[in-house]
Amino acid sequence: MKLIMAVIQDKDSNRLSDALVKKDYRATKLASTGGFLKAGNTTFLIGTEDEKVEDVMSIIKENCQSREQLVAPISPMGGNADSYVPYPVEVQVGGATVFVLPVEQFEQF
Ligand code: 2BA
Repeated sequence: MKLIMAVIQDKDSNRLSDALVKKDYRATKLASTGGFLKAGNTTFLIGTEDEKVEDVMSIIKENCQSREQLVAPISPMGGNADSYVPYPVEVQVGGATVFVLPVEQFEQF
């Protein structure tokens, strides 16, 4: 068994959970925050059998799209102004950042 952890954008989360439910996959949605943008994103925990990992990956790929996002400048507040960028910068935020972990034990009581 594997645990798939997928960090995706909030905008895609309903579409992804609907697609997972439709194919009978169980998932848990966690509200998370990106360390870089400090903006909300969604983390899915999906526990599934090893042979179904590829199918789950393709569902994630189909339902999560990559987008450009603007990063607002943060003023240096007395700190080092050398690295300060006074205008918003565009970053490409991925459709999904996915980790696949082995599950040692799975129980439901
Ligand atoms: P954030 O940390 O808010 O990052 C949003 C986007 O900003 C990233 O998109 C990347 O394009 C850019 N970015 C992140 N750190 C950067 C840096 N130090 N310098 C320049 N640009 C940077 P993605 O790579 O698609 O990541 C989307 C979200 O997935 C991340 O949101 C974070 O919540 C999660 N994530 C990505 N890589 C991760 C990792 N190795 N471990 C845990 N979470 C990760």
